[in-house]
Amino acid sequence: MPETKTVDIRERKRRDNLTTFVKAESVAFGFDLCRITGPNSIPEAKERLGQFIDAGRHGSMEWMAETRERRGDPRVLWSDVRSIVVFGLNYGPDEDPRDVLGKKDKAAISVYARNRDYHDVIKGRLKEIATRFAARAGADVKVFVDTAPVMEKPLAAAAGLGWQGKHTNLLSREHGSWLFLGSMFTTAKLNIDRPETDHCGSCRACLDACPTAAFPAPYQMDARRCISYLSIEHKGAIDPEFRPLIGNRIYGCDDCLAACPWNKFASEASEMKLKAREDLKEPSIAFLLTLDDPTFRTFFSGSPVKRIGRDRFIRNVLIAAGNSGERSLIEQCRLLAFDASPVVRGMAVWALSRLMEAGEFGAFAAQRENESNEDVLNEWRLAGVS
Ligand code: B12
Repeated sequence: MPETKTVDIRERKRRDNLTTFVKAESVAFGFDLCRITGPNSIPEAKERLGQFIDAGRHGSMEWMAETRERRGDPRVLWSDVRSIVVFGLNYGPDEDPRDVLGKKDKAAISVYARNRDYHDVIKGRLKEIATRFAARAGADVKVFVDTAPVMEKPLAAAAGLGWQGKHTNLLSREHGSWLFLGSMFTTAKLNIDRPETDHCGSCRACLDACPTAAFPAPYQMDARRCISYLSIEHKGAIDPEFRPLIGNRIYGCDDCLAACPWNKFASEASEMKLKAREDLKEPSIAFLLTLDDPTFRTFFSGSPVKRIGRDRFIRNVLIAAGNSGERSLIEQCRLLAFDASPVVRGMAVWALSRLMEAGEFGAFAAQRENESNEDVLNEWRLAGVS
């Protein structure tokens, strides 16, 4: 047999072995999906990312614009990458997360944030897999979850984990819309999988479910209107247009995901799935309003919610309070109108303007202390007090 052919066969065997190895590792570490794509597999993503950023749809997420070159093309991020292994972890909830939306005294925390931070969980597992893989393959590896300039959804679609739905997230026939994604880039050559085709058809359930009309067109999102962006990424006051629409969603939003008919067919997730903390399934607004900085940090220790800090969090809870119609929350909102944080004071004014009778609010306004913060003064003006 000619020498080149022997080398080819050896190389092919090695590739098969490494591919089998990484997929077996993914199962051992509790991932529900693991498939592989190449670094050239998302040629259209760069341009679409550019359109999204040029239209300003990333809002204040400046890091998206700053990293656009690397984000849009895996080869710019790491020129030596030859294969990309994409992992999916099912985090489907045991109950319908929309049930809490109808409970006025309760707050809704999106499913992904009801337990430990998934970044830590997935990154920990990926690092273990990567270390073992690197030792076996003699190759370099890098692992990414969410925060790196990597377009995880198009890469997952190219690898065939599922397809990007009209809500722009990756969904699959086996797991519906509840999947976390993570990836391992490597210099090793692995066997590439086929992409999955789009199975959204004429369905527009996710588009119609969005409370804030954040989808300018199917498969496109304007993050500036998304409740997930407004409640997590956006700092400062939230535009009054969105406050009533936010309802009691205080951290993220699941409405587009929960509306997806493919969830019905979702198979059982791995036993290593994250289970929701009981006290984060439907916490009471009254309790959350009592959190100061230390109690907020303790209560949300290890949770992604901690990332936004107490003041932004209480801003969100005050919006839920203002939407609740619960007069029993007035006293707590009144105390928060004197909080050290301007964003909290401002949103307390808004909540009180909705919860109090007109005369009551007028009397409260007459007693207010000198306010010098322009944003808070603006809230008073919006509430009709100059
Ligand atoms: C920025 C970001 C956000 C932003 C913007 C969301 C967005 N859709 O871009 C905000 C804060 C709003 C957000 C919200 C959420 N996020 Co987020 N987010 C990201 C992040 C960091 C980058 C996403 C990105 O690159 N956006 C830029 C746009 C341009 O890219 P794109 O969405 O892929 O856009 C594509 C389509 O628009 C499509 N397209 C455009 N035009 C057309 C036309 C046609 C015809 C077609 C077919 C396609 C098409 O092409 C584009 C390029 O692929 C990723 C992690 C990562 N590093 O990838 C997590 C990520 C997307 N988020 C995730 C999650 C879980 C969420 C939330 C569910 C959290 C929550 N419950 O609140 C919501 C879901 C909201 C939603 N429907 O998107 C998961 C999604 C997992 C999955 N199965 O897809 C990710 C992958 C994190 C992770 N590692 O698991 N997120």
